[in-house]
Amino acid sequence: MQDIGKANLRKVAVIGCGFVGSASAFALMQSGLFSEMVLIDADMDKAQGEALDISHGVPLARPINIYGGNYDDIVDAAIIIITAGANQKPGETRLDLVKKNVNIYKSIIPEIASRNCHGTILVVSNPVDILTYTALKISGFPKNRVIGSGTVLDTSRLKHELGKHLSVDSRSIHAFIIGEHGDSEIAAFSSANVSGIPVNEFCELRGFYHHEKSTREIAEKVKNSAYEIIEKKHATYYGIAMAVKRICEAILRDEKSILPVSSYMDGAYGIHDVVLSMPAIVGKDGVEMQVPISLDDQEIERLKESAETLKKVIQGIEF
Ligand code: 6V0
Repeated sequence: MQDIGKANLRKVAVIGCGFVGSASAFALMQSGLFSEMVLIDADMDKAQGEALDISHGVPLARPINIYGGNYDDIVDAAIIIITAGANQKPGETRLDLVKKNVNIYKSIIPEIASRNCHGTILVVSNPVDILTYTALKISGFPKNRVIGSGTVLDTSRLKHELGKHLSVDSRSIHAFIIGEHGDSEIAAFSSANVSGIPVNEFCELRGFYHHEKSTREIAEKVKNSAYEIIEKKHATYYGIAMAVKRICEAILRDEKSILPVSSYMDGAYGIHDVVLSMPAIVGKDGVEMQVPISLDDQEIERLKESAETLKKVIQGIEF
């Protein structure tokens, strides 16, 4: 259990102030969730510059003290968000980033671990599942307090595409992307529904009948959307910033929301010792428990393959 009493519930730290870190900080400033936010970057000027820029919007939002700082400032943060690391260049997969970003994590995580922090680590840098596993192994933090943004973004992308396709509010759609946040991710259509109506039935209500073809196309579009955005603008950050804000909200407000964050797999579906995304109850203690949604045989098979893909990468890392 998180010793929440020792963390300042109103404080958040963001490590890495590039596109993703600064967009997340901007979303968090607007959220009103926190009253203190420390920004840390290998480039101190960058952290201080972003803090100043975002601070200038505070009088138009809600009071929050935002500043560029160092690792001593994170000790009492309730959530420590890590977005530091290289991003994908056009043509690169998330797994191509492993070496560079594991090395960066090997310098960041001991800084956190050595300071007796009581907050939750939220990993955002890619490959997020591998880096969440790395953070867990190096930090020695309990499993529930080391989580990754996982497929919260991909799931939001799926809801967006389905909402557009079916001309329905994307918030009325209940569907998850699970597994790796990456090329082996799985759109769990067998349990997808629109306000309780199985998604295929809802499609028919809206005049669509080629379920297999449409769901395949939508899942592919979701999977490839980061590549498409990176090809066009060389980075993705607004969608993930909203996902970060949503996860922080669930933790800070102890919402017990079900979100597909990445967390440690301890036997569900026969999958052990790997981090990947499964719907999980998220509240003040980080991940309270994973929620074993019903999957069909093919989805379970693909989930196991996704886990194997990640395990092979983990086996090549020296912790
Ligand atoms: P960026 O704009 O290059 O920013 C990275 C920042 O990290 C820079 O400001 C660096 O100075 C800083 N940095 C590097 N090393 C360190 C260090 N040791 N300590 C502190 N700061 C450091 O990249 P961008 O912000 O676009 O992406 C950051 C990471 O987020 C990448 O790994 C992306 O792949 C990943 N994303 C993850 C997403 C997700 O869904 N999980 C979505 C989008 C991007």
